[in-house]
Amino acid sequence: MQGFHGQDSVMTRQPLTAAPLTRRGFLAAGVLGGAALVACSRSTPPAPTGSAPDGIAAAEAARPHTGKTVTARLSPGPADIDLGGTHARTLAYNNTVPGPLIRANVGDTIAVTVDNGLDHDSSVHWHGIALRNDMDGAAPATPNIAPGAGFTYTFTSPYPGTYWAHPHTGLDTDYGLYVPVIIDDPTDPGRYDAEWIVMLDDWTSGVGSSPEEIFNGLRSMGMGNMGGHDPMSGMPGMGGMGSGTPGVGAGATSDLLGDDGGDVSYPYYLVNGRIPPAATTFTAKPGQRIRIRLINAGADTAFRVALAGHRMTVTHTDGFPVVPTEVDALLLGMGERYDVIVTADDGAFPLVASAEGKNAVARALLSTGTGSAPDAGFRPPELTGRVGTVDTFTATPQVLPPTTSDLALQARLTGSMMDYDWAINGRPYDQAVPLTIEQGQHATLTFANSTTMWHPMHLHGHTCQVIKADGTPGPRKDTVIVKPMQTVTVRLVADNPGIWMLHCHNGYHMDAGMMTTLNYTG
Ligand SMILES: [Cu+2]
Repeated sequence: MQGFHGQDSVMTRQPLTAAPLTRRGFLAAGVLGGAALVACSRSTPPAPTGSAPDGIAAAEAARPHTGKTVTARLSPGPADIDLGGTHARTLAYNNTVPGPLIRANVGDTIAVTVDNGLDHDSSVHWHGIALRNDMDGAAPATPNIAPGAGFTYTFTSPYPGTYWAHPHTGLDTDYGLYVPVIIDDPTDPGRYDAEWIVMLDDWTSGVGSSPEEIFNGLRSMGMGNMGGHDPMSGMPGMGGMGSGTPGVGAGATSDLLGDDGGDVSYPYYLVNGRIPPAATTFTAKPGQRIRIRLINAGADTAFRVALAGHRMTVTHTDGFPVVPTEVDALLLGMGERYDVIVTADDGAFPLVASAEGKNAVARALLSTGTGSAPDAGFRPPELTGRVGTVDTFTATPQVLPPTTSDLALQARLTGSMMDYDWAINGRPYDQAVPLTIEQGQHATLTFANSTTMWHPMHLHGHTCQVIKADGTPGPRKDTVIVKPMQTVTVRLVADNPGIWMLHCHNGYHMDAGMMTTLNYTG
């Protein structure tokens, strides 16, 4: 590793980070300090086969345009970030974590100039936005930005919603490089009094092992060079045991995720860039209706989120409206977003994001009056109440797509923890056979998980209609959790030509090769 990554050597593990090694997982606290590094695997994208610039221009012409332009500037580079008394030498946009909010209306031209201050190629991917393919911020559709170079992403969003942006290059997803992106609908009456944007993250950069060390550790551990993992793990066909086996190994498991919470135990879990003892406080008045926009920017952690003393009414999943549904808590995989409305009570209330299956919490505070919040490790009872998952919600009727299908696409999720060879349809990204679709087709896309890990699967450039196991419509999503041995089917309409990434949003699974493309061929 060259440049800044090489400075990631001071490890100041704090007492509160004593999270155990997850069963077959990896502790992000420098335990591999003496381990030999194996070569990084950097995937080579397959050759473009159907980028169709005319089609991209036509799709852009069909999007709404207000004539207004919103500009922003992002400067990815080395940064010294205060996580709340603990400083991390890391990578960030504009020296802040999260980076600056980007906000525009539907149809506005969004022009974001990126000056790459990193020592390696970067990009900015506009997660969830059904934008023009050549501004997606993922190669090969958009070229990466070389060190010292600049690029201006110029696009419009056809839909309002809660989105976010991050690089689509290597392991940069596990640094501080992320910003919230909010697209407003000016005709939306907005029945709320205050808005709270909440970004969740798992954190190691600058305080524990670097993401590169973690990845190399997972690869070498997978090859049997490190003890502590269950030799039966990752065996295809073993998923039947996946209903959580507390007490096995040193780590916790998650019933909601089907077994292991993730591959990595992090030193810290953050809400809006802060550790629990130094949590940020959102101030409102009692009785106000607060719209909370929850975004999971983590690399290997699902969060179960609850606001102490409150129920949450879920209104949107991945930007799209759902039939309003009350829950006590919500499960978010990496890349997922949920919007909720709460009616604020009087007092001080922790918003707690429990790292699912990892025995640790992140948090922020809601303050509407007097009173003090409980200690930093407090877990509100709401966390074990009614927990909303993808199966809980249904898109509102006006966003349901057509129910016919003339194409069946299959993405089998393959690989094992033992070999750390995560792939789609048995092929890592550098050997991927793209899925293909034609403009105008209505497709079903089936994710069939044949592994013993859960995977948050993300498709660029489209939103999908989840079909529940009983055949009824679920929510609209661009990122959906697929549990071990589970099959999840979604519908999509081919209305946005280009070459679109389809991948697991676990940063380590993705870098190992769990990624392919959906290519428009006509
Ligand atoms: Cu995965």
